[in-house]
Formats: sequence, C-alpha cells, structure tokens
Amino acid sequence: FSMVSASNGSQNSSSSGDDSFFRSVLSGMEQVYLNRNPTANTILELVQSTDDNQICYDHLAYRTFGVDGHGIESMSKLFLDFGYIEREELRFPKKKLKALWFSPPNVKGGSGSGIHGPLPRVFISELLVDQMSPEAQEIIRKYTRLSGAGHKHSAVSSALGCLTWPKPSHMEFQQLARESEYAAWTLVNGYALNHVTISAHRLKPPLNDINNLNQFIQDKGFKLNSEGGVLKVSPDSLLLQSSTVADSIPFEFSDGVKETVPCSYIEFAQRLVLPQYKDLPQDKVEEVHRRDGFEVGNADKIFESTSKDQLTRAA
Ligand code: OOG
Ligand code: NI
Repeated sequence: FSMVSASNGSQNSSSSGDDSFFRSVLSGMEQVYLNRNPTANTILELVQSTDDNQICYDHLAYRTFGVDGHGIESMSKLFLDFGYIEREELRFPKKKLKALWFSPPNVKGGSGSGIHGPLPRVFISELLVDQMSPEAQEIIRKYTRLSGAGHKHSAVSSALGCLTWPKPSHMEFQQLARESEYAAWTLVNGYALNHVTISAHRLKPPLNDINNLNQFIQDKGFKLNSEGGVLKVSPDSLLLQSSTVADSIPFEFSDGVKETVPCSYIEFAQRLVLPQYKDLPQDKVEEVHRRDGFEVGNADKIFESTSKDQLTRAA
C-alpha cells in the first residue's frame, strides 16, 4: 500500500510542487530581510513575544524593473509554479509603476509562524522603464543588460541576498533617485524582499486592532510612515494598512563611495469582515470572509516608506 498520499496534509500535489521546498526558498528570502533590517526583525520579535502571538504574513512584496523580462514576471514565476493565482493589476501613473497581486494556493498545514504559517499573498510591482527619461533608461538598461539571464534566477538572488547585476556607481544611483526613488531602490536592492506584512486581525487582542498595533510600535520608539496619515484606509474602509519607515544600510558603490541607502520596511494590514458576513459568529470568521486584495490609494502612500522624505523626517 502506498505510504505517500496526495491528501496527507503536506500538500505535495503534483501540479503545484513541494510545499516544503517552496517554503525553504521563502525562508531564505525572509532570513536575508531579517538580517538586513533590524527594525523589522525587532518588531517581529516584539509582536511575537507579546502574549505569545503567532505571526501570520498578509503578503510579501517585491520591486522590479519592467524591461526585457526583468519585470513582474521574473518574480511571479516562482509563485505561479507553486500554485499561486494572478489576481488584479494596480496602476500608479505618477510613479510610473504598475503592480500585480497573487493569491496563495489553498494548502492545508502551515500552522507555524511567519513563512511557516498560512501562505501569504504576493504583491509585485515594476517600474515602467519606457516612460523614464533617456538618461534614466540608459542606466537601468545598462544594469539589466549586465545581468544577462539573471532575471531567470530572481528567487535565487532574493534568497541569497545578492544582486543579479554589478553594483552601480554613486552618480548613477543619485541620478536615478532624482527621477524615481523606486528606481534607485531597485538598483541597489534588486530582488530583495521589499517588505513583509503582519496580518493584524490574526493577532491576539489588543494588537489585532491596527490602531493598537500602531501605538504599540510607536511606544517602542519606531517611526511609522506618515504619508497621508499613519493609517491608510481604503474607500470601502475595509482595508487598513500602515508601515514603518525603511531601515538604511551601508552600501559601497562601484567607485568606492560609501553611503547608506534605504533598505526594507515592515507593514501591518487589518482586513475587516465583508458586509455579507457581518452576522457570522466571531469564531467562525476566516480569512475568506474578509476584504481581499489591495488598494491603489493605500499602496501609493505605502511606496513612500523607502522615500528620502520619510527617512529623514523627524520622528
Ligand atoms: C509596495 C507598496 C504597496 C501595499 O501593500 O499596498 C504595498 C512597495 O513599496 O514596493 O505594499
Ligand atoms: Ni504591502
């Protein structure tokens, strides 16, 4: 009799790959993120140690250059191969960005914390490189060209914490930053995890209310992104988000200049119960009964978590 069954709870279905391998890849990305970003690392520890909270990630986010295969599809491939489904597109014309989000497969298991909990949504954006100035395009295309087939190995790059192209000069970084802080961020951080998002409503009270969580984070001395107000609220008022200001890390440019550059941040999201499920008893409410997806107005402000304005503003 077969000892392995497709329904043994480990979700090793032939169509969506091995869950344990997939989570190991995500875990590598998470490790790079935690090592580089002390704010995110400390906040995760603080929230977890408060009342022995289990952390569920709402989503993971990545940034890319939308040019010659280096865009969203370079990073989405991993997730699609492991059962994720492409959902909606979001447009940010002023920032010259577009994004896609993906929902996770319905796998059982994942009873741990973080990457070992319920699989998160994924939010991947790309810079619309064609719309940039010729000077900016030249810099971006120089590095994506130097990356060769690197975009086919974005997951390896993200999990190892290395770029798929050589380091830029300080001048190139600055020139890009003047036109698009997103572009400059992506040039020095590549496929590194841009942020993880803690699912606020899946924490124990009182931190399951995002306002309490925000207060908790600020009381511990961390700065939240204040763009358009600390709490970002969707028009239907069912998706509430906030985020820290990104940490900075020392970076040595190719010309020897050493300077700190913005790295990653951590986000918090509370998804409220949809109106049609408002009468469900609280212990019957699951993630599927809550507001799904993302919101352009919220996201537009959350992008600013790595901006110079937010990094240099007084606390
Ligand atoms: C993504 C910003 C948007 C969200 O949840 O709406 C976002 C980024 O900074 O790359 O994370
Ligand atoms: Ni996000």
